[in-house]
This record gives sequence, structure tokens and C-alpha cells, in this order.
Amino acid sequence: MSYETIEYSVDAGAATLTLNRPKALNSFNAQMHEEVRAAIKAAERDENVRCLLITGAGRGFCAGQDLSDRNVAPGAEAPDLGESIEKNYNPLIRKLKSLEMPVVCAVNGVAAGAGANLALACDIVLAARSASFIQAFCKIGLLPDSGGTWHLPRVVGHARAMGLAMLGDKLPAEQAEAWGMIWKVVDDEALADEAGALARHLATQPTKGLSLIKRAINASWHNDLDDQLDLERDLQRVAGRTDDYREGVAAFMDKRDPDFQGK
Ligand code: T3D
Repeated sequence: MSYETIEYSVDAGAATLTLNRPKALNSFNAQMHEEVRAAIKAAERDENVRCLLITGAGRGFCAGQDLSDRNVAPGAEAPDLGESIEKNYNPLIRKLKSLEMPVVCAVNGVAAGAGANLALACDIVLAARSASFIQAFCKIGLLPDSGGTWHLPRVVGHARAMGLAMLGDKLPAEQAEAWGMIWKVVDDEALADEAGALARHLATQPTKGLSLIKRAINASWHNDLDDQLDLERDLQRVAGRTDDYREGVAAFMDKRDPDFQGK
């Protein structure tokens, strides 16, 4: 498939999806939603792909919804934002959270609105030192969507979530790292290389095991300890039956590097 609003490529088991509407800071329009969906589906169906990396082209990562599609004339009917979220944003967030491979996000510049919350839905987030996160919704009378009201209080706590959501201030990447909102800040010029290397590394790891880690840690937010212990037992049973577990133990015993096949 050829794409106009994104770029998609695969290298050494790592698929890279680059949001590519730089003139509008890679904000989402209907076409970009469609192409992002198609690219993720392609990654999911390609058994050689074992990690997904999401980043943006140009100086921004993603400025959320393209507001030029929402600029209605006075008196005209309001757009149904619930429908837009149901059709586009929610399926995207659900897909990333359930994708059975690690999802790395390289936030190359400003991440605003749904763009900020898209990053928070990824498993490992790197950000350029000059990048920032803005819960811009309050500035236009909306509330954080795309999982923002779920992720924010969990990753930064209630007080900071409220401040970010109600003030819409720019949170610099270094502050986001200090608050535990993202994994790591990287110098701007090193971001693409470091994110690519991380994605290629993850693509050599026990993919099924990593997807079970993702499932367990995500489930922990709504489980009590008893439920979580049961879940760990059940998922470990699954992990213990993978070829990669067998290979990991054999490699340890042979004192060699494991050769995981993601199976
Ligand atoms: O509607 C639904 O379906 C419901 C779902 C909603 C999800 C949402 O994401 S709602 C929130 C939408 N996003 C925003 O409110 C953010 C709007 N953008 C900004 O606040 C600022 O652009 C930034 C803080 C992100 C960056 O500021 P700055 O000063 O670095 O850049 P800029 O000059 O504002 O933007 C550069 C260009 O990108 C500019 O175009 P121009 O003047 O050069 O032709 C600007 O209009 C364009 N741009 C930036 N964000 C958007 C956008 N164009 C359309 N939609 C945008 N969201």
C-alpha cells in the first residue's frame, strides 16, 4: 500500500511508522487515521515484524486532531466528536495497548492534544530534549481524550494530572522524564538513531514474552494483588511453553547469547 500522510518501513524486524503531515505538525485528519490503521495492521500481519516504532516528521511529533477540519461556521451543526473518537482515536489507543509486540515512541518535537496521549499509550517513550507535551484540550473547551484521563493520573499522579489537563501548559521533555511520564530524554540529534537501535534490539527479543509483560503490567492498573498473582501464574504458564523460553534457558546453560525467534 502507498501512503500519503505517513511513512512506513521495516528494517531488521522493526517497523517504523512516521506521521508525515509536517506543515500541520502531523495533526490527525481522516486520511491519516486510515493510513495509521493500515500500517499497524500491516505490522501486525507481518510475522517478521517484532517491534513498532512511532515518530513524526519535521519539527513536531503530533498536534492531535487537525483543527482545520473542526472550524464550523456560526450556526452550523457541531461536529460529533464522540463519533470521531469512537471511530478513530479509541480504536488506535486500544490497538497500541493490545498489540502483541513492544511499541516504542520517539517524540521528536511537540506532542499536543491527542498527540501527547498517543505517546503515553506506547510502551517505551523516548523524547528529544527539545520536545514537549501539551494537554492542549482545555484551551479549546475539550477534555483530554485518547486515554489521557486514564494514563495521566496513573503516571504522574492526581495533582499533576489535574494541573496539566486544566492549565494546558507546555511540559518540557526533561520534566516529563523527571516525573516518570516517559522512559528517557535523548539529545535531539541522537533521537532517531537511539530509537531505531532500541526498536531493532527489541525486535531480537522474546516477542511473546514481551507481549505478556505488556499485558500483565497494563492489567495491574485495575487488578488487586490477588488477581494479579493469578494473572502472573497464568501468563507465566503461557511464556513457559514458548520456543523462546526454551532457547533462553538453553543459551544460559551453554553460556552463549540466545537466538530468539519471537515464537
Ligand atoms: O475533533 C475530534 O475528532 C476529537 C478529538 C480531539 C483530539 C485532539 O487532539 S483536540 C486538540 C487539538 N490540538 C490542539 O489543540 C493543538 C493545537 N496546536 C497548538 O496548540 C500549537 O500549534 C502547538 C502548541 C502544538 C505548537 O505551537 P507552535 O507555536 O510551535 O506552532 P504553530 O505555529 O502553532 O503551528 C505550526 C503550524 O501547524 C501552523 O500552521 P501555519 O500557520 O504554519 O500554516 C498551525 O496552524 C499548524 N497546526 C498546529 N496544530 C494544528 C495545526 N493545524 C491544524 N490542527 C492542529 N491541531
